Amino acid sequence: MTDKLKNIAEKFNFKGEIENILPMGEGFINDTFILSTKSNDHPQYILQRKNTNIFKDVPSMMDNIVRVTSHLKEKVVAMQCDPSREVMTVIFTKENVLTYYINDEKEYWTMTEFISNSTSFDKTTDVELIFEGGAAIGNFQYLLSDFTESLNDILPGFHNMRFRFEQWDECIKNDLAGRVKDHAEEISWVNSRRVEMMAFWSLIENGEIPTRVSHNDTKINNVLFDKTTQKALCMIDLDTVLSSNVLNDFGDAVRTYTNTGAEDDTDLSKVTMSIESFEALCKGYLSTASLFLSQTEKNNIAFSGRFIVFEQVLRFMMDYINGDTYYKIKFADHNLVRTKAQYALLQSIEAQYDKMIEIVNNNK
Ligand code: ADP
Ligand code: GN1
Ligand code: MG
Repeated sequence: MTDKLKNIAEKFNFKGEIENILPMGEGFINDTFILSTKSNDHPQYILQRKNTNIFKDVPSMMDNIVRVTSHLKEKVVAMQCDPSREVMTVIFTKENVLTYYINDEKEYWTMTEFISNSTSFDKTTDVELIFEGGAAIGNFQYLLSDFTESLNDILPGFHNMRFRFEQWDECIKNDLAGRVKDHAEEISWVNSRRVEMMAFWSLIENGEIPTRVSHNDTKINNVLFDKTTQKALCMIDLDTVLSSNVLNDFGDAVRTYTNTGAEDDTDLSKVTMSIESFEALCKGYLSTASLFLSQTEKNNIAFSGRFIVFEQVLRFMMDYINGDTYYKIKFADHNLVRTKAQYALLQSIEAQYDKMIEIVNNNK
């Protein structure tokens, strides 16, 4: 534990005395640490340095998180469940009572309670865990389906396909890292799906698919599970909570839960969509989301998987073309490797699309 981390942590109003602060998590965006205390009941906390390159307005982001978690807590209390374990809790600063602390280096830091006896999974093929995760996503959206206030738009255009294609066309035109000439094939993967992606996007633009509160980063390690029962507790990593459309969340779960390979697998033969995982995810999601989804939303559940995996192909390739300025990379061509692996997943989803629709129809 460095003095720097200790000094930052001490600005927050947590209980007890610091024992240590250690790095944790696999996220590509923020830097996450776990703070352990010496107190008898050993409460722990999550300390995070927010990535201000991506989250340009941390106060507005934290305002969204506090409003959403307050709403969730009221709901969870009314259901006689445990608000300290089934909703994320933000810790405010001691002085000024703010949701964030800015240090001398202009870094933005936040703190939340570490939910005790919890765990997360970076990957699983266990259909019961997948069902639980799907149900947690649907439940999060269901509990927020009557949240009528508007949230701060802290990531303008995040899942907006019209905006993504504008960014894409710009990045190809600018060719900032001189990489366009060597990647005609990968570039054609994105361009060849423009029409179908924009057709889906038109349902959002014309209001047939409504605007609701969505999480927007539903990879499985953003669901916390009870360590003992393996039942889902709640959604975490609420940085990307937005007023958007809830199908993004199902689509992102398809992307991350059903992939038999890694997001950046170099062995593309390992990358497929497991239809068993898709079925478990779909059943879990609809077990809670059926309570509020409209017919049009239900009819587009299967397509949302194609939409979000495609979007990720575009985003990884765009970052590669731009010279790797958005995602943290571990080696030189990491974003290109990620693009190829996500494209293999997209092809597998496209090949199994009829079966996906049948599964949705049997469960909606
Ligand atoms: P990132 O933005 O880097 O993905 P997360 O907020 O998802 O950061 O945190 C990274 C990991 O830390 C999670 O996958 C989870 O294992 C753990 N974690 C985060 N918040 C909590 C919490 N409140 N309680 C328990 N574990 C947590
Ligand atoms: C980022 O924060 P993290 O690593 O869970 C990204 C997601 C991408 C994901 C790809 C704010 O998520 O949108 O789908 O990486 N978050 C942001 O792994 O851009
Ligand atoms: Mg995360």
